[in-house]
Amino acid sequence: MKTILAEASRVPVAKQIEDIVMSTPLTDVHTHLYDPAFKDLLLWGIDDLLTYHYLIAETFRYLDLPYETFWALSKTQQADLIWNSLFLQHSPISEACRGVLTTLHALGLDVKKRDLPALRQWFAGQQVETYVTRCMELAGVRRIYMTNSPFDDLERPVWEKGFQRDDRFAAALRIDPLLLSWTEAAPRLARWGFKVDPLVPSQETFDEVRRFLTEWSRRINARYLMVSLSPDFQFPAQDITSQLLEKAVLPHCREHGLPLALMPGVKRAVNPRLKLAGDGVGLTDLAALQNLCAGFPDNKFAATVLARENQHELCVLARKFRNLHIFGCWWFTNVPFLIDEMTRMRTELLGLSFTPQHSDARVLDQLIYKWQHSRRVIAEVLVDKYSALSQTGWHVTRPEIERDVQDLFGGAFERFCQCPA
Ligand code: RAT
Ligand code: ZN
Repeated sequence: MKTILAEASRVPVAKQIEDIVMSTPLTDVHTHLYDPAFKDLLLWGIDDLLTYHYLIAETFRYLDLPYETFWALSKTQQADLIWNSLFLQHSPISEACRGVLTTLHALGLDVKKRDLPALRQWFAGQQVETYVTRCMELAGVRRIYMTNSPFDDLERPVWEKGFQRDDRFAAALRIDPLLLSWTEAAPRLARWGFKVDPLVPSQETFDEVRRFLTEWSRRINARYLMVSLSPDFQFPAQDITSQLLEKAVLPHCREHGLPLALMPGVKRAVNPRLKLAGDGVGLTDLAALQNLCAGFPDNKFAATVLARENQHELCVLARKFRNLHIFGCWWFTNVPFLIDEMTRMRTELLGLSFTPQHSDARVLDQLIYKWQHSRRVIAEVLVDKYSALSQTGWHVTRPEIERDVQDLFGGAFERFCQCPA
């Protein structure tokens, strides 16, 4: 806050900019949260906050416990261990640790007591229905995009059975298993009644994959499709991923006007003993993304990349291709230092035609800290940018700032999803 106030002296409207950025209701374009109808799949509360996989990775830096021993513990015991090692034995200054405290503080809880049982007691008194609203209000989030996978055995039956949708939760169709593990995905598609040949995919196979995508896009009312990709993703290539993309996924997206969100740069399971916390990062050859944008001008692509070293090239690509919308500071880049760098670079190269952040929240309450932290950094960047404008004699009005911030906080993304390519 201090930095922002110091900046405030730079332009008369700095305080106004800060207020607008801190309070504009936003759309969170990528999370791992669920409509409350999914019951236990929607994670929330102190033990889920503490056992977030970002914190598990950090805890193992201090523990000499065998991995198996940790995984054999109950969630509460794991949370105790994490609290003890990351909050009590060391000061919780990492971004993910600070986030837990920001969240608790915003909820009105006294963090300085360091009293985990008392915190648990408070959470035990919450009802999920009202708590969802409370967290969304505190975070200023009005719409949450979920990550929805028909390949998830816990999630799929809920969709198949049907339920009353909460219209604050929008769906995104996640297709990693289809594109990245075809040999396992194909037999599943076959069991679900789609005539696919796992070994020699013919035109019929691709048509059936399209039928599968259509069925699920309709069932969940998907606003976009999404896949994460390894750093060595190539396109075009002589592999099944490339063929599925070209012959099934991209035609499906064109037919239904849906963007395909690509997330390159993740090296899955570099340390499998860490489970979900064991993924790493690598530099991607973004020629693949360039080839997609250039080769399929009637398709819309959204992208976020994991490697810091890829961020500049991604911005340049977005300058070349209007069918590319870049979003978010993903995962290991979701730290203030890199959000600041990336947001400055993006505004300088793209103006306001991008979406600076998504939360990637896996636990409902994380919305509060992820957005509070990011909003502060984005506010600082905008104060600097409007300040530089005012030195030319161009002064922005309040409605202009509000318009710009609404665009950054989901407006531009939603327009991109709706517009023709
Ligand atoms: O940020 C995360 O929580 C990661 O585990 C991933 O889920 C990543 O965001 C993804 O969507 O693959
Ligand atoms: Zn994610």
